Amino acid sequence: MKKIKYSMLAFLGLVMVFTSCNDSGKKSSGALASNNAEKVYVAPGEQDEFYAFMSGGYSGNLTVYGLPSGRMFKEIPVFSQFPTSGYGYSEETKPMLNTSFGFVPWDDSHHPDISQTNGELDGRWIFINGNNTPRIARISLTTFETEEIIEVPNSAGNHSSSFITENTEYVVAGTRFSVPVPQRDMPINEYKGNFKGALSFISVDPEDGRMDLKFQIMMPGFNYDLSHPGRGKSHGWFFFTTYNTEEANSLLEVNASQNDKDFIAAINWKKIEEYVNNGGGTIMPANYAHNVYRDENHTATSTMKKEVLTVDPTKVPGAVYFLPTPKSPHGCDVDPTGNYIIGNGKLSADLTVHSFDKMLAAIEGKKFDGEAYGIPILKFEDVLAGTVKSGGLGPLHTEFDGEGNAYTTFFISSEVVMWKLGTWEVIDRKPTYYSVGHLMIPGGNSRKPFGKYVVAMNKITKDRYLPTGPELEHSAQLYDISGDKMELIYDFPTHGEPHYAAGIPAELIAPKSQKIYKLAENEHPYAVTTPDGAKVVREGKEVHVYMSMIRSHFTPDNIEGIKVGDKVYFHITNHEQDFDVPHGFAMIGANNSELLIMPGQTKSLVWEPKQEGVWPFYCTDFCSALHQEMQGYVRVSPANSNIDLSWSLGE
Ligand code: K7E
Ligand code: CUA
Repeated sequence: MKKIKYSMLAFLGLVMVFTSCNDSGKKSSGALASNNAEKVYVAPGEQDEFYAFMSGGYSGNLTVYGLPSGRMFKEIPVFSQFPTSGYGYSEETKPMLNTSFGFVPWDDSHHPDISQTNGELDGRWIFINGNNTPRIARISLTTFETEEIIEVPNSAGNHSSSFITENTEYVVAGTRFSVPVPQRDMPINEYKGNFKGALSFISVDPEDGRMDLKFQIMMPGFNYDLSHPGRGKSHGWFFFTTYNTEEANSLLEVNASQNDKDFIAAINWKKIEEYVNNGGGTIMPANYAHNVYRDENHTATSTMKKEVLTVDPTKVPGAVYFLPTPKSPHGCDVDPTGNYIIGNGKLSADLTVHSFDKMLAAIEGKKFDGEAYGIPILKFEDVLAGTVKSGGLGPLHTEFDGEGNAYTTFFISSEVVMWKLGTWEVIDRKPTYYSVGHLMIPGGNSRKPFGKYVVAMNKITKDRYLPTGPELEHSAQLYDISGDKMELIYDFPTHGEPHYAAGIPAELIAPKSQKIYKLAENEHPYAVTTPDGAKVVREGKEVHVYMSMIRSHFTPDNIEGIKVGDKVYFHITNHEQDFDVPHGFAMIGANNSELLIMPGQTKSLVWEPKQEGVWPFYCTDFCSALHQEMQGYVRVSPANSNIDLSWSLGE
């Protein structure tokens, strides 16, 4: 009887499924839906075709996803403290977050960009900007760790950043807010004509990637919103969108929307580089942090730099021009050929495309339409390649597929519009859910896009996922662009607020991904490379514990002779030499976080015991069947105690 009931129910259920399918003709049903599912399905044990590195926005970090699956693999801490690994809490990594404002454990990261060689992604490093306390970070794509952070002086709202020239000669950082340079006490309403907008060119060492602030161009006090390098024929130039060319200092939503056209600033950086290499420019006092992490000793150092070379663009004839662009443009994108520069006026319905060839001809013919603070303004009609009349609203950002098509996001009308370079005709448009910001095509910002997918990064999620209280994670959407038309095939949540992202074929990164650090090469001054080296050393009120860890114990695991008021440094070396066997370390009452220590690595945690007692520590990462046995005790005695320092394991 029971059996019959169940099979009846199952039959009814099937009927209902089919009926609802037939009824809702608007849903992609049957064959189409399963076809889409196949396109994003990465079977257990198989791997994704692309990496996608998504900026964290206000998380300050960078997240790593696989495409097409949308699976998140890792969050890489960059500008924010990260208890999951101890980044910014460990003694070794605290210096990474040092700035001229002191320790700043957070930022707002917007635009990741992967290093390039000959205009193609080379997969060596990824750079990202700190928008709030102006900084640029370089992350290794071998270790997936932040290796370097350089602060950008004279900048504020480091937004038109961090974009890479086509041989990674420079990572470029432009200021969104113009400010007094040097900073000084002055009335805000004297902004106009007095504030400056610094565009910084940070050189990147071709061998080790080390960054150095080579020069800053002191531009008029506009807002420099976004930028992209020239490529191919326009290599040597850099383009920045500006808004607030009105130089308003209050109620910008009205006052910075007065001018019918703002500008794209075209910077011939090769010319400026030549000028500074010949002794041009002015050295100005400055104060900014340069933080470098070395794998060899697993330690970061922070150095304060005291000078910066500034360039007055009017002193370098032929180096800087303004291209009029309607109206408060946001995105500034250059197509793979390097000829087309797209400025998306976020208050205009049309996209403006400038031509690099026409720009050169207009400069050659000296056809100027006046100047702004000594910088020649070219005539709009002379540099215009075409206009995309899309009918969308609020165009923001554009990427390219390498097949002659461009894809532009429209924030207000929530859509991605596909159009043809050269003819400017709209080929396709697809809705996004909802309010899309940037979009990303793997390599879509290089000479060689890989095409295949568009990822739209949406600001508003609303009804796409199960609700999680007032806040939902932002949503990414994956479109298949391998056919003639875009096809939405997948939604996945993203972490923080991904503004921009960078995608790259997995085969360019995965084979060289680091598996362990070699213990024998560990140069950390507090490393213990054999368990016999473990010891505890008192230096006045400072105690240094040289500790090692391996499945499933710490050496030592009993420590006595610690006193209230001591500052105890645990320096812990992971003796594992196997892939994916980190151990953790957590100390009760520590005012920082745990540490997650990779095989062969040393990390240090400071603990200031405030109460007498016997206090445990343990491993936080379930590392073996005897993980729960991986623990120890510290005996803390009164400040005036004369108990000798001692340590042991298994005694
Ligand atoms: Cu448009 Cu910061 Cu690139 Cu956000 S920015 S969307
Ligand atoms: Cu080591 Cu758990």
